[in-house]
Amino acid sequence: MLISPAGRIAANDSPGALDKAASDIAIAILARRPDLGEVRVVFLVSPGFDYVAALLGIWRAGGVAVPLAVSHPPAELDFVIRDSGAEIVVADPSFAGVVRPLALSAGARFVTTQALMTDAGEDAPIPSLHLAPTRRALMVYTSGTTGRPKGVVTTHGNIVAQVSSLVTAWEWTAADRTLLVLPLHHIHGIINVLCSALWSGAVCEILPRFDAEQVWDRLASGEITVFTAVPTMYHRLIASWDAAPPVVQKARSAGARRMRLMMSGSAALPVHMLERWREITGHTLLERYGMTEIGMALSNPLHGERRAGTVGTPLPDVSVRLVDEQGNDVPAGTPGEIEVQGPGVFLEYWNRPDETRTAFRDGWFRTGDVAVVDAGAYRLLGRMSVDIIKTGGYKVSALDIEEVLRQHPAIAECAVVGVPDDVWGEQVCVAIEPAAGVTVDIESLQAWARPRLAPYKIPRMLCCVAALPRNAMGKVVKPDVARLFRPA
Ligand code: MLC
Ligand code: AMP
Repeated sequence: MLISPAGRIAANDSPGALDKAASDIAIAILARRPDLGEVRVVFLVSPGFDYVAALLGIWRAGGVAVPLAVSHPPAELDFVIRDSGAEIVVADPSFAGVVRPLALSAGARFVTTQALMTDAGEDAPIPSLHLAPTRRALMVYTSGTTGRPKGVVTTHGNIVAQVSSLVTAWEWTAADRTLLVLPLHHIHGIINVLCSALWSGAVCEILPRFDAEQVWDRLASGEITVFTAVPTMYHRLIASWDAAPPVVQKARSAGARRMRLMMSGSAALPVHMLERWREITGHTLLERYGMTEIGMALSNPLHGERRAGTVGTPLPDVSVRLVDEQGNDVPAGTPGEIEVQGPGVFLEYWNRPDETRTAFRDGWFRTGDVAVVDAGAYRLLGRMSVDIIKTGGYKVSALDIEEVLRQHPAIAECAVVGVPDDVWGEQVCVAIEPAAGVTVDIESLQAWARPRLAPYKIPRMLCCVAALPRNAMGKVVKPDVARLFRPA
């Protein structure tokens, strides 16, 4: 990315430390080549200083950075390493045992962050590549309506556009200090927090994983200025505040009140949560809407009224329209699919030209989300596909999960659905037609799924049926499947 790492990572605050570590990694990863020339460098590094050094180092060396999820089991990691055609795989030493064999069996070079940071050598030239904005920079895996996850490729130019838009709209400056608690294999954490902080010269404090007590400790300090999270995290923060003694509650609220901006996104923020958060902290959460393929598109205002249940208006340099099934603009007040255009919109799905083509209509990216404009602000109404589930802010594909579950010997057929849930937004649930003469229960299914699926894709409820609800064409009717999980 055409990024000056002006920002700092709080764990290693000394000026120039990040710059030096990123250069060392770039030098070592290049291994005397002049430019990695967009080879995919997959990396599995815990959120923290080393993650950021790896990301910037890969960019400086001219590679495409492909982050892996620290929570994923080997089968999911293996899928990304192979699908991306990784040439180099980088991991924390603590993950080497799991990742090295996967990398080697996929024919990639494996190296630890520790080795990269010590191998640079004093005499090696510091890379000074000119990275054209059209060059591929990042590939984030996302679930879609077609089976296994897809690599969303964004260029350096796309990332600069996404970040600049947010820095302008939310007025990031070098005086900011943010607390990063989101996973770093998705754009909420990578773009909205990490890159926005680095770009604006702010300080980014990183927690290795979300922990409500630790988050409150930092918010209570009064040192943090900007914070963003998914609704499930706000649910946990509210529960933690409610459970704290009054003196602690007071300190937490006072620290939070000193902040300048608190945001929510990646999933719908329930109005009662927004209201409760306002009572506790005095902040009306700024809710915004985005997607891996486009960065952020819509946002409530930094200054001015933030309306509960809406996601505001288009961000700087983002064009948004609502269209009907034929792609015609819908009249005011009529629901339509959100389509987006702008310099932040991704380049392609990796190695999937057909899916890239069908994702666009007349140069507009089709989000699959439905909204209506309500008194000037966009209000999200849902998704066009029943097979996309949002759980804890993670997007998962029902089809992807079904494909894996069908390999279970006791499952003859299955249908995965998202069931509304106060904490998670939606819960992943599965209805099963068991194979003849066998039974399956949720605990054993979860144990079987754990090494095969990311934790947030594992079904939380199971319903065994003699026959799945189907229509006259024999197609499973997902809304009827979802009804199986509603309390009677
Ligand atoms: C975990 N658990 C779940 C679950 N995930 N239960 C139901 N549904 C889920 N999705 C269970 C675990 O099995 C465990 O149960 C218990 O919850 C606690 O697990 P945990 O390990 O503590 O959960 P945790 O890892 O803390 O996960 C919660 C979370 C996480 C909120 C921190 O979901 C998260 O990081 N979400 C953010 C995702 C994100 O960044 N999305 C952005 C995508 S980009 P037990 O029984 O074992 O105790 C995007 C674009 C945009 O969307 O607009 O931003
Ligand atoms: P992802 O593909 O993981 O980037 O998730 C993007 C999807 O998250 C969008 O297509 C929306 O469905 C959903 N999303 C993002 N922000 C919001 C929001 N504020 N409210 C409701 N859904 C959201």
